[in-house]
Amino acid sequence: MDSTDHDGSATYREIKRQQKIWKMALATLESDREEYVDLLNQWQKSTWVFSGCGTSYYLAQTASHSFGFNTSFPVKAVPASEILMFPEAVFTPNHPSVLVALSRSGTTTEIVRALVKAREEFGIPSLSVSCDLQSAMSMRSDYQLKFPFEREDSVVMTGSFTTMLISILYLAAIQKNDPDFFQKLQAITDRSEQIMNENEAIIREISAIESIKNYVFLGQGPFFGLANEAALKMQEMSLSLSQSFHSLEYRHGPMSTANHNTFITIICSQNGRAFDGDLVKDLKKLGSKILVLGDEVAVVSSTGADYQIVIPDGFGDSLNALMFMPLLQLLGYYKARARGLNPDHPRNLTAVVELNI
Ligand code: F1P
Repeated sequence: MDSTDHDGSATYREIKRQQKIWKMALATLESDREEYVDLLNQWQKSTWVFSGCGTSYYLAQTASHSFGFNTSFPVKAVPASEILMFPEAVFTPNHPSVLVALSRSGTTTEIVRALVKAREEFGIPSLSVSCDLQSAMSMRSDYQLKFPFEREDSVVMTGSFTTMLISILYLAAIQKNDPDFFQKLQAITDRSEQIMNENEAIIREISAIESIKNYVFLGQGPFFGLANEAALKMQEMSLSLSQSFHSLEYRHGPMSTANHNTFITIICSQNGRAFDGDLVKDLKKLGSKILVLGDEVAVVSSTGADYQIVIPDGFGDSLNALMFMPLLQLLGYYKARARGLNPDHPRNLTAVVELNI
């Protein structure tokens, strides 16, 4: 397959177009800014519980970390099923909570039922973040983050993940009220597209390594959710065994299975740069191949990796997620192609999981 031949893949098209959609989303969100300022003021004393299923749960992990880091609001991330089964453990009694419900489709049964349960049984208001404003979840929530989104035809979520993420980062930027952060939020759309295109060839090269049979993705802070999502993308599209951990947790047992068939991706954070260099050295001893993703400051401490993808400095860990995710999506896409699989038709999966519960 040459670099232009993707058999008209919806998944590939949707990965490659995502930064253009971010720009339109930011413009629309800005037009509703005052509504969101009021919402942030109204809920500034509450715990913001971010929730979703599958990719949208990993989005909850990533988005909640960056939202909490930039607003200083208390945050939590849980799968929607936890709200259905253990709501008292999710919504702390005697402390106000709000639910941020995340779903590309807005019809996944667990998150719709969780939103209704939160309000009807616990009096908890909700903000929905969805790519379908007419969906059951959007219509049942008290507030919606509104942005245009060209429907994804693929089963696996790609641009929907990052567009919903940037909409939450926009909300955090309003609360942070830092002109520099706002400027970077606008600038990252072009830089992310540039980084994605400049590094597509190395991603294809890595995905073509036939000896690699399993993948490990490591990240801390907002990048733990990204590591989980990267592992899910790899699994959903290429059917490769994929695991994900907090970076330094990998030494505490899971690395027992690493070998020469293992490909380890470390998503480097600025806050973690004092630790990632030694981690690379330790993991190289296992015979595995290693890719480090990070900005210049983070990556320079991780010498010895087999591959390095360096992103521009200065955006910070919260925004760097928008540089890393498209690359990790391409890794899963190209591994699927290298295995002769069609990412548009992942085995055993449907675009939405609806339950009879
Ligand atoms: C959630 C989800 C996806 C998964 C698959 C099935 O969808 O679990 O994460 O990749 O597409 O649905 P949604 O609630 O975000 O629409």
